[in-house]
Amino acid sequence: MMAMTENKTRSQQLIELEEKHGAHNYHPLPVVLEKGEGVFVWDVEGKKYYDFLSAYSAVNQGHCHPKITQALIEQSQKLALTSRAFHNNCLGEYEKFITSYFGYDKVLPMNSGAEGVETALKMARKWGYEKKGIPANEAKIIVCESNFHGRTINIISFSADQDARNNFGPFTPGYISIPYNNTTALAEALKDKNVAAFMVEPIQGEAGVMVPDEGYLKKVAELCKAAHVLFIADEIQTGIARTGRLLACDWENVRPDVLILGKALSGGVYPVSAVLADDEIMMCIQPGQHGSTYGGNPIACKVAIAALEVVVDEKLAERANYMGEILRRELNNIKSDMLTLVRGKGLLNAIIIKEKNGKTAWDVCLKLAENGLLAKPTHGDIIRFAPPLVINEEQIMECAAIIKRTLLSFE
Ligand code: IF1
Repeated sequence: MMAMTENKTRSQQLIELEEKHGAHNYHPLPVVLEKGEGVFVWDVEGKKYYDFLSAYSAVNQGHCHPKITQALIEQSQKLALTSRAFHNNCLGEYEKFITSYFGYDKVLPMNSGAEGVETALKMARKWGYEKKGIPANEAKIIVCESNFHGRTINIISFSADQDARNNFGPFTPGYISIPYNNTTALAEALKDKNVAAFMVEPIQGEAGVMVPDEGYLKKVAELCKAAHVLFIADEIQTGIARTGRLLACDWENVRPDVLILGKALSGGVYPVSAVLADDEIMMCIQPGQHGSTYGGNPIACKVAIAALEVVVDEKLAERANYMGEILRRELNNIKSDMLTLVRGKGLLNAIIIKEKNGKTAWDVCLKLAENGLLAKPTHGDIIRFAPPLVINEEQIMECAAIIKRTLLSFE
């Protein structure tokens, strides 16, 4: 049903409200969504789309998964927030559940991904001083170029993305950037005895789904261990079954010293992040030294348990692996000179678009939306394809056909 005033669609009316009353810190596709269920979303005009972004891998379990929303509803009607000034009856059980689920001694619960990253960085520095014996305020942390770990001033201090850091200075010191997927550069940087940690995305999402060479993560773990440096894996985007294993690190059977989770940890219904580590690292943080109002709140605990149970119950890692193989096979069979590269792992994929007759990745995404599939370009020429992991074979084939038809329409 189209509500028309001054010949404007409902979508146009709502976009104008955002334009007028909201900060302009995003440039979304001109689509106004109203409903989500599984792999599908609907806009306010009732048009149905496949969601091929999954809120940047926060909706791995599918939109509004009934088990997860039920956990949210039930807990929100009992006890929503206590702060950590008091205990609550959900936190201990959640902590036991998630630490045995991922195999770590302890968890520090937070809310956004950036808060999880900040928590891990603070923990690594504190461990560096108190366990490794790094001189006060001399701790260094190694990161990779073209990383994305969030948008706080500390995190953008080690970003190479000009948009993310321009005019937000002065920046935090203590970070060393090295090339991604390069263990020679890592070995060189690890010679600095004041290095406390190396933080890396097992697959770089924002950089355009950069999948490192086979063996990279294993070598990273070996080098960090030999140098008595913490290996921190930011699995906020690659974790929770997205790449075809529970964690992307599982592909190489490496166990990071510090594991950071977010996004799909809540199935997209509530901000939940977590940092997992063993006691020697985790116990460096003592009462009053770190926390947040909502960290470990009862709703987050119940929602995260439900979201993690769905991953196992519905075999989402296996599905992501199988469906991702089909998707990449179908994409590689598309004969379009705009499509120059397909890459990814599980259902975290991306294509590189070569401009043709002035048409760019943005134009392709607009056309995909017209054809019923939502995706968004990053860094100009890359389109990320990351549907919810509950997608089935018939749907993935239909989406591949939509992508093919769309690309060929530019011939
Ligand atoms: C935006 C990017 C993706 C992340 C990794 C930490 C965070 C993210 C590996 C911080 C968040 C989001 C942020 C969102 C868009 C999206 C994104 F394009 F920004 F880079 F996914 F690639 N580590 N990624 O991917 O988690 O604080 O956002 O919960 O800022 O536009 P957050």
